[in-house]
Amino acid sequence: MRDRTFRSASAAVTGLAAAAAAIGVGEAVAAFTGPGTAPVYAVGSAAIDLTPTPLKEYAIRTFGTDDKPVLLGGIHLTMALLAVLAGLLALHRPVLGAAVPVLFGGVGVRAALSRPGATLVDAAPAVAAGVAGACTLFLLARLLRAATAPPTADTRTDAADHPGSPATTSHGGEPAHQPAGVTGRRTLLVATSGTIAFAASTGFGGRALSDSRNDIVAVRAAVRLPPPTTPLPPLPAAVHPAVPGLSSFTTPNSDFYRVDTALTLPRIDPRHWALRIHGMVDHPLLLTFDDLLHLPLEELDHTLSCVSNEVGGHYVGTTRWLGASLPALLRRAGVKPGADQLVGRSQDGMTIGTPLESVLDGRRALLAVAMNGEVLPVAHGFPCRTVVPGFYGYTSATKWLVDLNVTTFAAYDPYWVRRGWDRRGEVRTASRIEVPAPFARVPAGDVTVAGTAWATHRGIAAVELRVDGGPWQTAQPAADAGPDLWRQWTHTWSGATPGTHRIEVRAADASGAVQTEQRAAPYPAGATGWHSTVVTVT
Ligand SMILES: Nc1nc2c(c(=O)[nH]1)N[C@H]1C(S)=C(S)[C@@H](COP(=O)(O)O)O[C@H]1N2
Ligand SMILES: [Mo]
Repeated sequence: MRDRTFRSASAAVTGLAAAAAAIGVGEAVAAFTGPGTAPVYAVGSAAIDLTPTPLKEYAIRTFGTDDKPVLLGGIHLTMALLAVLAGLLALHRPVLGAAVPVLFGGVGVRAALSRPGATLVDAAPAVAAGVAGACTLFLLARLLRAATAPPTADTRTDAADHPGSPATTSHGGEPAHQPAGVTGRRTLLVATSGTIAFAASTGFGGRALSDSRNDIVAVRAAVRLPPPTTPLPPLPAAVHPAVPGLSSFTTPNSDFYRVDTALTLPRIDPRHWALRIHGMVDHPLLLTFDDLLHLPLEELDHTLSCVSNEVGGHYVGTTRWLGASLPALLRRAGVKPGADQLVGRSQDGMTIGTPLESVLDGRRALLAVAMNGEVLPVAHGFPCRTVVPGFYGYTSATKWLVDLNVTTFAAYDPYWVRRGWDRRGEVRTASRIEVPAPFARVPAGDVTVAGTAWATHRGIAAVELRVDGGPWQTAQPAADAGPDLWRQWTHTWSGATPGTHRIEVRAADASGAVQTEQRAAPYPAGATGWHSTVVTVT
C-alpha cells in the first residue's frame, strides 16, 4: 500500500517536473523570439481574444486590473492538473503519458500562430516546450518504473510491506537485493531534482535574458522629447476644490487606470518604430519616431475613460498629453471622399476605430508621445498612441500604435465592434460622489459632499444632488477647464440629521441633457444611471 502511494506520488511529481521543464525551455527559447511567444503567454493571449464578451466583462468587473494575474494563475493551475494526470498515465503507458506535453505544445503552437503578425518562428518556444516536456516525462517515467517495479520473484524482499500476500519466493528476505530498489529510487530522486533545477534555471534565466534583450526601460529612459510648440498654461488652481478625499484634478501617471488585452506589454524600440498612414488617402505616409518628434508638438488636457467603467467607477483619469496633431497629418495625407472611419492598429494587433468626421471637426486630437510631462509609460502605449477627446478608449486611444488606416465603417469592424460593442463609442455623461466615502460616518449638521463629473468633449454644465429622494439641489461646480476635461464639484448638505441617508448625484452636459436614471450595464455602449452613496450621520 505504501509502495503504491509512493509510486503515485512520485508519478505526480515527475509529471509536474516535466511540465516545469517544458515551461522553462519555452521561456528560454522565447528570449529569442519575443516574450509574448512563451507558450503560457501565447495561450493566455489567445484565451483573452476567444473569451466571450460577458465573461470578459465579468473578469474586468470582478478582478479589475488583476484580471491578467488571475488568468495566468488559471492557466498554470490547469497545466499542473494535466501534468499530474500525465505523470500517472506515464507510469503505466510512458508513450501515452508523453503525448500529453506534446498535445499541450500543440495548443501552444496554435495559440502562438494565432497572434496578430505571427510568423512560423513564433511557434518555436511551444515546439521546444512540447518536445522537452515529452522527453523528460518519458525518461522520468522509465526511471520511476525501474525504481518501483512491482516485486518479481527476484526482488520481493520485504514481506512486511505486503501483509496480505505472504512471500512465496525461494530467495525471500535476502537482503542482498535491497540495494537495487534503493539505487533506483536514488537515481529517480537525482533525475527529478535535476529536472526541477533545470526548469528553474531555464525558466528564470530565460525571462532574465528576455528582459535584458528587450530592455525597454533603458530605451525609454533615453528618449528626449522636444518641448511643445504651443505650450498650455498650467491649469488654474480653482479647478480643484480643496476637499480632503477628493481625487486630484490631474491623475498622476502611476495612478492612471490601465485597460488593455496585452498579457505581456509590447516592447517597442522607437528607433525601429514607424507609423504607416494609408488607406483612402492621396499620399500614404510613413513616419519614424524622429519624424514625429520633428513635427510641431502640442499639449492637450483631457479626461480619458473606459466604456467598461461602472457607475461610480475608477476607469477614468485626467492627464496632459503631448503629441503631434492627428488632424494635421491626416490633412497632409489627403483624406479621400467617402472615408468615414479611422482605424488605429497596435503592434499587438488591437484595432480601434474612430469616426473620421469627429477627428477632422476641429477638435484637438493627438498622436501622443507623453503624458504629464513624462515619456508615455510602456503600459500606456510607449512610444505612441492616439487620443481623440469625446470617445471611450476603445474607440479612440490606440496604445502601441503602428498603423492608421483611413477606411469606412462599412468596410471594417475593429476588435471590440466585432464583439458587439457600439461602433461609435461616444462618452456618456457621468458623475460620481467621492466625499463622503461610501458607508462613512459623519457628524450631524453641515456635511461637505464632493465629487467629479464628465461628459468628455461636450463639457459639464451643472451637477445636482438630492438626499433620500428629496428635491434636487444644485451643487457648486469648480472652475471649468474646458469641455475635454472632467469637472469637480462640491455641495454643502446642511442640517444632516442622525440616521442612514442616501445621497444621489446627476449631471447635465453643456447641451443641457441630464443623465438618465435608467440603469444600463457598460455593454454595449457605456453604463448609465445615477451614482449614489449611503452614509450614516451620527
Ligand atoms: N493596443 C491597445 N490599445 C488600447 C487598448 C488595448 O487593449 N490595446 N484598450 C483600449 C481601452 S478599452 C482603453 S479604455 C484605453 C485605456 O488606456 P490606458 O490603459 O492608458 O488608461 O486604451 C485603449 N487602447
Ligand atoms: Mo476601455
